Amino acid sequence: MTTVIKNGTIVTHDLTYKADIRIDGGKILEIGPNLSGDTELDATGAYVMPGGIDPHTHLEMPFMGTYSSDDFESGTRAALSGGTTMVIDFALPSPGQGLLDALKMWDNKSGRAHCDYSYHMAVTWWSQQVFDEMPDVVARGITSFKHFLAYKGALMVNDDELFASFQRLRELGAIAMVHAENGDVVAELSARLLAQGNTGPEAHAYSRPTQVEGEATNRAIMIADMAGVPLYVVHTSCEESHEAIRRARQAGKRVWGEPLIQHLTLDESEYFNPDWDHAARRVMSPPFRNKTHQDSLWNGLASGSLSVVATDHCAFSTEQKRYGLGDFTKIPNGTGGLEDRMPMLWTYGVRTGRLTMNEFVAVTSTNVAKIFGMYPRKGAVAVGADADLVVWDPEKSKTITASAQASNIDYNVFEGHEVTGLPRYVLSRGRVMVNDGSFDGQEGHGRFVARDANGPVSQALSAWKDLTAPRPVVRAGIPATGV
Ligand code: DUC
Ligand code: ZN
Ligand code: ZN
Ligand code: ZN
Repeated sequence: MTTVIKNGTIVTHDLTYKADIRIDGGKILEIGPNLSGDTELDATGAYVMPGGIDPHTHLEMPFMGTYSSDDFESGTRAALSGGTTMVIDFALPSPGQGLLDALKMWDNKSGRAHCDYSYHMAVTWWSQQVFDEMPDVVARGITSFKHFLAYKGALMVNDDELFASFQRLRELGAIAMVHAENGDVVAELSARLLAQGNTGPEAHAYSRPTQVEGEATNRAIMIADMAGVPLYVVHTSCEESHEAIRRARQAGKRVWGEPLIQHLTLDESEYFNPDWDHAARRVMSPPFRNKTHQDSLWNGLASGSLSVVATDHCAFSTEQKRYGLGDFTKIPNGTGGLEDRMPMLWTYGVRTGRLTMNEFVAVTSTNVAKIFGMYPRKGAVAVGADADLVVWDPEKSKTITASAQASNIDYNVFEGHEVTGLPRYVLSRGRVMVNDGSFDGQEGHGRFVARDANGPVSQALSAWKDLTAPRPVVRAGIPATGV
């Protein structure tokens, strides 16, 4: 049974052209004019693009005393509904738990996925066991490891642990990732704010100024440079962090930055809404910033200093958010966005002229596939690639509302935003999951995607020297204490 997508305009990260696409066995078989097949999907007036890849989700994750509310079923349903055909979720060992043990937990959850998925491994503590298990994780095709410089006393790793882990990743040809906020400063500011009676959601923003992100980003880049490992900075939200990434890239370092669709389109005024629930629902780390920082992020995407737009989808219901009534540090951190990332970025990026269509494809899909070692199987419209495709109707509009969303939670941080640009068809390895705008998925259709280590863009820095190698002893024989 072949499927043909007819009469559309193909848009990739570098080309825009008219052609049909013939699919069989889950892969793209042929691209050309006037193709026919058993099933034909009409793409007249639409763009045919690689399905979105969201490299940053937290599905059914134990966090801050609860579990994030979207699991692999609702999360991937949300993803597909918005044109995203793959997610990379974070397997998160609790401190003390082995990496392989955490992977088992994630394998037990991900069987329900409608679309393909992979994992990043989180390094939430450091030990001989973690060191020893890392090669087995890489052998399973999990080639990226995330470190938290925030969440002191919980997930945070210190600089000695960070350096040790980064060195290990370089040996294994894997990519380092960081959540870059200075957890010590955040903890100190939070304690002071609470002592001063500042307990509401706005104090969450006060406790995490842009400098804590800028400092941690600079530190992580320098430590990655010393360890010789490529570095991916998740949820880059401000100019300070962007500036550090920009400078590192100019110096030839393999560093990537990932703004979220939330930080691009929502700002810090949300925390000053008099409605506690409204503000708490938007508490995430890093917090939303002001317009100057938003402009910096948009400019970075256009100029190429920032590489990816993700969501950090980590959904908590209003009831869960209320765990933090009276103490903002107990509001579960996280916002949703899986269903809305592509339409919001099209509306506020492509339609405003800030991004070209090709740049849209690059930052929502192709760059992710390249950075994380799965290109061109994913992120490409090419013969032999997986048929993860979206037929995008640039004129179709809707108003975002929680009552119509796939996500399990009872609100949406983009509520009321009108978006233009929505999927007409979405295919996961050739199976039509969104049909003429309606979800028609299949729980369990999703497959784990093993990723390459040492991909074409994941080499260690060219100027790298092993700082732990023996060094020349210049004044041999002179006692070190002599004056
Ligand atoms: N930030 C969030 O807001 N939620 C999940 C984890 C994170 O780093
Ligand atoms: Zn067939
Ligand atoms: Zn994070
Ligand atoms: Zn995250």
